[in-house]
Amino acid sequence: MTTTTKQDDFVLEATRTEMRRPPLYKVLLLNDDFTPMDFVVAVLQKCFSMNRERAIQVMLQVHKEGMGTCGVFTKDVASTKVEQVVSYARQHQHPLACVMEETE
Ligand code: TYC
Repeated sequence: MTTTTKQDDFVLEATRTEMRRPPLYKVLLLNDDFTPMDFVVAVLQKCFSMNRERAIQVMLQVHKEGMGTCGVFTKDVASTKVEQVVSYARQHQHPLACVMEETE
């Protein structure tokens, strides 16, 4: 909000800057019947810096429930992760799907 007051030749400005948190996005992996489990584990370790134990947990959650969260990021970072996952999967001819969704 900016208030401008004219006093003679001076312009006085009182400025209050409101800081807003950037919206955050979940990166989600979707299950399919063709991508090998080992490949999904490798993707989670490579793209989301998970240790093998955590990567196996997330992969199994996606396998059983159809979908799972890999992490929560700002928009640019989330979008880059989605691109990396999809591009890596296609290079290996796997149909693995990865999407982002804004958090509430
Ligand atoms: N359902 C796959 C299988 O049985 C494994 C899998 C897990 C695929 C997670 C995708 O996001 C995924 N080989």
